[in-house]
Amino acid sequence: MLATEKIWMNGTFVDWADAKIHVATHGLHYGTGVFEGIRAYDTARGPAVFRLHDHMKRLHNSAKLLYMDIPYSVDELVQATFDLLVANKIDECYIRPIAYFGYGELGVATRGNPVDVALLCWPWGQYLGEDALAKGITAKISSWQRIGPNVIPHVAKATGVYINSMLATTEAHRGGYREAILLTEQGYVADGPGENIYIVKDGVIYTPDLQASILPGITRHSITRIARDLGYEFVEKNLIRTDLYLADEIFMSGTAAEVTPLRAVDDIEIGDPGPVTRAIQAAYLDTVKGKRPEYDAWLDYVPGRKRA
Ligand code: PPE
Repeated sequence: MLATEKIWMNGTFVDWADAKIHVATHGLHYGTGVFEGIRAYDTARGPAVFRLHDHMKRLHNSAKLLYMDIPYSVDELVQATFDLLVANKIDECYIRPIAYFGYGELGVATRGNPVDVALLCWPWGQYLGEDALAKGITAKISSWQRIGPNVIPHVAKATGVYINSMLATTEAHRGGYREAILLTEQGYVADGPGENIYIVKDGVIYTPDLQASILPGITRHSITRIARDLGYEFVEKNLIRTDLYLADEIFMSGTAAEVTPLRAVDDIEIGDPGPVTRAIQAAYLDTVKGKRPEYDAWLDYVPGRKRA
């Protein structure tokens, strides 16, 4: 990971190398944290954070599902993010807010632990490898099930949830695949370890319904609108693994992954990125880079850095 200069911790900036926590931190022992992944892009009108308010709102919702009170409002976190980018003199980066039960008491109960909040940012290129966006990647259906709604609230972007993602990712890598696809306990397609998933069949785009144990992706929400505005029929419904095998095209989306095509699932070849995937990918990348005025409301320009 590429270090930047400053990290925001509980309201103050500390040097990257000094952003340390105590080993008795509750979140380290029990995975009791919530986080976000956000990207800032340099646009013709200055650096802009894509849907910053929406990400900070989701952070607050995730905290609520962990019975956690974040001591900073959405607006305060938005401002702190802008301050972070200015302090690091960076225009294009990945941003990682995290809130966790800190150092105080050990034991599963969270009483007696402060809620600590940190924001860091660093340059992060293509999440799934250098040629991922252009050429597509391979994926393996995981033998690990996606956690269900009554196991851990999967709607929360909680740190502990990502053991599920880590297992699926590691299994896929050990099998020679770039990414995993998780199914629900009922056998429906859920999402990737860090991405939502879509198939294209006969020109129609399908994606798992929100009930399929998926994280309600902010990129997914953006793509829903972009795809419909481009004139595609876009359907949210339960999908099964054979829908993947028989798809004309498959792609994944996420803040980190952006829009990444899939070229194979298990031992089934899907092929080179197809026309629908390409159209969605191009429109999404144009949108985050401020080239689509109709979606300008999604861009939170860094105050003081906005050009006319
Ligand atoms: N599903 C999961 C499980 C997930 O982690 C992400 C984001 C998404 C879907 C897409 O959500 P959104 O970013 O709001 O469109 N994964 C984040 C973390 C990746 C990581 O390795 O860390 C991300 O993309 O930032």
